[in-house]
Amino acid sequence: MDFSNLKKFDPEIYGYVMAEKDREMDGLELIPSENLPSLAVLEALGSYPNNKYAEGYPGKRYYGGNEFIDQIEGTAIARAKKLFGAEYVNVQPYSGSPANAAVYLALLEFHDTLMGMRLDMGGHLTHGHKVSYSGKAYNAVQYTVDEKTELINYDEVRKLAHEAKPRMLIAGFSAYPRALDFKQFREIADEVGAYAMADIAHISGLCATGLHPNPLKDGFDVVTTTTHKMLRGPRGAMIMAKPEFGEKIDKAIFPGFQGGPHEHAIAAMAVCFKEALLPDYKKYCQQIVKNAQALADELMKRGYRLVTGGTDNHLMLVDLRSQNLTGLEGEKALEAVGIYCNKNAIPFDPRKPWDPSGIRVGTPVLTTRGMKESEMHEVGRLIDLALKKKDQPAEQKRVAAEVKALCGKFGYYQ
Ligand code: DSN
Repeated sequence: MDFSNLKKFDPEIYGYVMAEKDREMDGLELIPSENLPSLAVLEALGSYPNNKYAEGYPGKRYYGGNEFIDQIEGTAIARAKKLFGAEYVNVQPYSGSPANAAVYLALLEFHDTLMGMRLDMGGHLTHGHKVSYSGKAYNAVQYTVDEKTELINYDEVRKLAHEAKPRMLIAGFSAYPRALDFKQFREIADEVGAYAMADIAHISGLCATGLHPNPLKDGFDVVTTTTHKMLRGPRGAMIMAKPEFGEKIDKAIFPGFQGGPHEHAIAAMAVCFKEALLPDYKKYCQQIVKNAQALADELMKRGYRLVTGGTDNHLMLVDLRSQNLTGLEGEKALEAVGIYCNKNAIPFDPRKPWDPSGIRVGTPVLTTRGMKESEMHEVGRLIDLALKKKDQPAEQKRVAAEVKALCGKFGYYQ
């Protein structure tokens, strides 16, 4: 990409932007919700549609001059429909949290009961946590995972749903390493007369490519996803739904909740959907899962306990208690050598969210960079070494050099 104007006018910000690129290239990025979009996506994102106001929808805007913007948004919608087999798509949500808020605004009344997975069990803030609008504007009921297996217990979800009678049942997570049984969620929602909503932000690519059940195919009413995680697109989100909910959702996004759509992000979404429709994208998603399993195996072989004993998807939760480390200590020790993850609660965590017992790691970024199973074993070794040697500066330096050398073999942005 050409940064000559930025470099000339604002060397300070240019310097930070380049330093961030170097950090991304020199480090092992294991945060499972991040990814590296292609330069084609970034070029669309950093371009002229940024300049346009386009409140409304294709063919029906509140501003003139939207001929090409309509084409961009129409193309993004058509590609998203094809990718997920969706009948209705709205690509305007600014990100995942606004997308979820708009769904609630569209389909619920304030103070209606919604039911989602508890954040500290692997759920998401916007699925009813008390500090989020979703737990303040609605009566949130939260399901947990099973204490012993750490898996969703569908009988327990069913029991709670029958007691609480939610108007909406949410399936989705930010830290659950196993497949979701959307059919069971749909059945439970039917039994209690609830809408079935899925938030597939973390596993969107797996759902689109048939590597994980697709909630739209299992009869869900509404499905949200961000576009910057496994889809390798711009920061943004979309809502897919049964066509009968389209008008309500469109109105909830605009004028209900948002103003002008970010058409530069929508242009970049269209590009990432085109990429995801190529046969190579399925291979990429398969490799993400294979890589996660290889990394999980390596960590378990080295004595780490993984929540649920492994992974079916792109992420794993590592319980650091047996290493006598907290999640915060683990995150910091890894950061010090250029390995990036995030501290994360494990189910029934005795510790507090700012310093929980675990870390969350995932493989989308390293897979984008072309790493395969053999590198994952190497990454597992480096994680182990970094944690074990965290109080030995000379050893840490050596691990950091190994991390950088490994990354050097898998360049992405030049
Ligand atoms: N912040 C995202 C994640 O890291 O999973 C979810 O919104």
